[in-house]
Amino acid sequence: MNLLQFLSQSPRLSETEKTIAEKVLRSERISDEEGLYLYEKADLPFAGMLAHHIRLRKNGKKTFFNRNFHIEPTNVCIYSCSFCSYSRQIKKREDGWESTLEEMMDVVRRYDGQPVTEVHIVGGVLPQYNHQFYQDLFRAIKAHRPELHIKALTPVEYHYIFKKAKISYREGLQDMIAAGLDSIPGGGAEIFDKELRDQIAGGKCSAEEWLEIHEIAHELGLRSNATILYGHLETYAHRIDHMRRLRELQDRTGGFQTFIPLKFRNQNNELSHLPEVSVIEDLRNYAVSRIYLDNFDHVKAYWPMIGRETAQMALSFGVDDMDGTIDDTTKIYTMAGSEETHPSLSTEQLVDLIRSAGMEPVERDTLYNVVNDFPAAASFVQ
Ligand code: V47
Ligand code: SF4
Repeated sequence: MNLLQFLSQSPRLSETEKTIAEKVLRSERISDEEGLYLYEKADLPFAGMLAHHIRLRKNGKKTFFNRNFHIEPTNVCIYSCSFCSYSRQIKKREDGWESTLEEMMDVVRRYDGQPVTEVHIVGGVLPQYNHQFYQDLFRAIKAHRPELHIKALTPVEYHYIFKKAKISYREGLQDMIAAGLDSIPGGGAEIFDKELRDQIAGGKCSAEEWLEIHEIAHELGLRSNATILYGHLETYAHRIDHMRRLRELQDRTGGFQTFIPLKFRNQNNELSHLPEVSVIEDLRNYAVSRIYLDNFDHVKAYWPMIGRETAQMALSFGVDDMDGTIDDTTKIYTMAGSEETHPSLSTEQLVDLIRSAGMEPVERDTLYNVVNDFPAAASFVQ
């Protein structure tokens, strides 16, 4: 009998806890009410143990990372989400940046000869970054470095761009794929509840539109990620509602790769009066996500946002992915108050971080093909 089996029969557990433990042991799905119970009433070690069991069953001790860099075309944005520390409104555009295609290609060229496998492109929404602009950018990147995986733009941008171009989501995405788009990152999901979404991210694509764009992308053969922004004004019921909609879409398409909980950071934004949630809350949230989203293969701790130490701890609370080396190319979390002021880790540092948490580092590409699995005694070239 392993510890979890023992636990599932312990008289110390409530009936609900026993039911949840038994379901996890049998690889069954938990209900919304059980998810809510884990958030509201379960002890953290109990939730953590169940999440770790699922993580080990799905991925063993493997902990994935990739070698990537970011391009953030602009931080000027027509929207003004109240949690966003990064964007500047059009009337204050002189305080922000608006990169040209050539400037973005300079960033791509900086990585010539380096073994990066992915460029992650995301930024503010502005009229000049339109349907044609992004096709031209993707084509230019592929012409320069055909094997570089382009993970780019969220439904927030796509909804705006395709509406302006008066084309359907499907046509628009087909054009982007033809130009070189390889996958879609998880951003822009924020929180799906309509009332709260209107309050903190008013005007940008709705939850339904976000989900529809991912569904079409999956039908067209693209893989994508999903995020949740947590730790602001939402309740636990809002988090469960958000994950239920993702779980339902995943049942239909199977196109999501990774779930990425993003902790609200409170510096320099309109919600700065809100305190940030504790590390305990972060770990609980990772654990409940891992248990609830039974049809997602991976849960990612995005270390530039959460800090490398919490990310390390999260590896025992359901997380099996740490994103990438990033190389100080994203400003989103630096501007929002993350302790990672210049997020950059060498491959060696990431490998050490993962090993010292007792896990096994695996370098992956964006689609989770193994690039290097760093066997225990092997040396590696950075
Ligand atoms: O959608 C913005 C979030 C997201 C704040 O798919 C904030 O691999 C916390 O989605 N506090 C963009 N979060 C980043 C993103 C992402 C990151 C890493 C990997 C992947 C992936 C996707 O950043 C936005 C928003 O939810 N965000 N401001 C803030 N103050
Ligand atoms: Fe613009 Fe995205 Fe910031 Fe919202 S979160 S203001 S859409 S850059």
